[in-house]
Amino acid sequence: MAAPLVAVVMGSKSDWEVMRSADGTLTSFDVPHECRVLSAHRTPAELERYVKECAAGGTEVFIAAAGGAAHLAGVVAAHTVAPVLGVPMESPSLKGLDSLLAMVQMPAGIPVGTLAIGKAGATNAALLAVAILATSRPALKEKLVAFRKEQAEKVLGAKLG
Ligand code: RP5
Repeated sequence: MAAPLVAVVMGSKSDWEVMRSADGTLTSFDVPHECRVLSAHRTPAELERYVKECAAGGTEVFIAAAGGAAHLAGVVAAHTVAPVLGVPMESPSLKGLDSLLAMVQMPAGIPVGTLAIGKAGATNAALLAVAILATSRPALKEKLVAFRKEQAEKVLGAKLG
């Protein structure tokens, strides 16, 4: 398979509405990426195979979103030495606090960079992936600097009604 530069996995299709933000952000930076539904619990063999194929094919960053027990990012990280960014999903019962605590509490040795719960985390995971890739890609770094400048201009130009 042709491995994407950034692989975005999520535990369920129900995560997609939130993870669209990661997809859209990566698209806006023209970063080749792929979004897939794969579960640590429901499709463990397929998940392992996908991560290993991506890693062997040159994927440089993984983004993993999951809710509840939220083992996905940790399992992805178990199968690759590439950076793994975790996005805790907001769960119906505990509002994502369960997902956050599960994801962030990785034992020493297998890191997962955990972002905020929900949409902000999804967007920032993509921006962090861009920042990681930009360390060795000057053109991408320029785009990131331009994005920050544009964002700052929006804040400074805000008109209050
Ligand atoms: C996790 O369980 C998924 O990442 C999702 O956030 C949560 C609920 O999944 P569904 O029951 O909606 O498929 O594995």
